[in-house]
Amino acid sequence: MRLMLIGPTGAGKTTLSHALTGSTDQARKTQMIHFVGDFMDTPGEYLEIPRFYRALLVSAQQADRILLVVAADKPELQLPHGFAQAFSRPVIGVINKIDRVGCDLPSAYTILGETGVKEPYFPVSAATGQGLTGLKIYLGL
Ligand SMILES: Nc1nc2c(ncn2[C@@H]2O[C@H](COP(=O)(O)OP(=O)(O)OP(=O)(O)O)[C@@H](O)[C@H]2O)c(=O)[nH]1
Ligand SMILES: [Mg+2]
Repeated sequence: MRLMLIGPTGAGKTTLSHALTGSTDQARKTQMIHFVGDFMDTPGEYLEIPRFYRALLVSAQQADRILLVVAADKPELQLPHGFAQAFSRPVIGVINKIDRVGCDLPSAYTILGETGVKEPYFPVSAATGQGLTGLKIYLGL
């Protein structure tokens, strides 16, 4: 199963993909859409700059499911309401960095809901591993 990771810059998409695959690599800024095993990692800019939406929507056709990653301590998505429903694949909401001080789960839930992502949402920490087991089970990893 191929998973595409989308979400704002710095939300932790690359770190999460490493955590889910057991890689110990340090995440560096993602510059382009790229494939690592079953993961399709994307740069945050693709979701922040409307000019790139199309690339994201087209690339998503190569994925089975999409993980929309937001940061728990900065749960912002500058996206049109219902945007997640433009994807032809199921979009799963992941709230990363729950280890951070200032973690705001209620806001993250609201933002994901407004963006058109359906529950369940997965609060996780790619840094500490918290919540990853539940997400892995849900994804069948
Ligand atoms: N505390 C904490 N830091 C995290 C977590 N996940 C990622 N980070 C840190 O957040 C920063 C950004 O992580 P990345 O994985 O590069 O973020 P990204 O979403 O891939 O960013 P782009 O490639 O720019 O779109 C890095 O310094 C990570 O170490 C987490 O769960 N907790
Ligand atoms: Mg990245």
